[in-house]
Amino acid sequence: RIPSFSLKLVCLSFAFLQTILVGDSGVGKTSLLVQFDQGKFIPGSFSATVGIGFTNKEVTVDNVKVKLQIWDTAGQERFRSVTHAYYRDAHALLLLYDITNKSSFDNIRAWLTEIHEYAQTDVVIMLLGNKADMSSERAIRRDEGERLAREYSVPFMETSAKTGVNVELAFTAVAKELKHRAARHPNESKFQIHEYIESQKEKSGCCSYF
Ligand SMILES: Nc1nc2c(ncn2[C@@H]2O[C@H](COP(=O)(O)OP(=O)(O)OP(=O)(O)O)[C@@H](O)[C@H]2O)c(=O)[nH]1
Ligand SMILES: *[C@@H]1O[C@H](CO)[C@@H](O)[C@H](O)[C@H]1NC(C)=O
Ligand SMILES: *[C@@H]1O[C@H](CO)[C@@H](O)[C@H](O)[C@H]1NC(C)=O
Ligand SMILES: [Mg+2]
Repeated sequence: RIPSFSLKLVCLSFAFLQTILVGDSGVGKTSLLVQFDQGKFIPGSFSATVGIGFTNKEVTVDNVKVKLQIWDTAGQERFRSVTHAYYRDAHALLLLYDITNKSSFDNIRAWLTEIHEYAQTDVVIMLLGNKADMSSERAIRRDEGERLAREYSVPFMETSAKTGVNVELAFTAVAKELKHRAARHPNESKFQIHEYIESQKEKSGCCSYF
């Protein structure tokens, strides 16, 4: 008899894990995905995403290949109803704000309300404070992000789509959490995503506090 956990593992290596990027327009969702997928940052004028698109990316966690299908949504209000339709199938959700833009941070609570309304209850949520490279224009301290994340019991890190800081980690941590959930032996201890992130993440250096 094949134990059910290894069956789940087999399924995992064929199926795509749906990951969705959400947050206000301009926070850097498309840039984060381009950095993760292609390892580059394209500076210049901002062109807002229209509708929704996806990128497939394979990551290896603990010697298992995990296929992520990453959906890049449009942050603009007028596309909100399009995005809602994709929440239901999401296994993981990366919620971004821009550390230089207070309103994008203030809107995180509204995003979380929407997520709880439309997404599955067991969706993996990660809060990301993006543009960590722009320390001179920082409007939200790191500890403010940490506090909000703690309030909602979601993992948090600051990222930079420009320098690449923590970009890979954000996606691999999600992949690892999903893989552990699928493969977990009933008696095995739970994967501690918070501890994993804390041990892996790069602090963005001297300038992260005022
Ligand atoms: N310095 C810096 N600029 C960034 C970073 N991420 C994104 N940007 C810039 O911020 C602007 C918006 O980035 P996008 O990735 O297009 O934002 P978005 O969240 O996809 O916006 P919508 O598609 O409208 O929802 C662009 O000009 C990017 O170059 C970052 O980490 N650091
Ligand atoms: C800050 O983000 C909001 C959306 O949350 C956007 O409307 C506004 O233009 C942004 N401000 C700056 C200075 O980028
Ligand atoms: C899990 O642990 C319980 C008791 O600790 C044991 O009875 C059971 O056989 C274990 N199950 C597996 C699949 O190892
Ligand atoms: Mg975009």
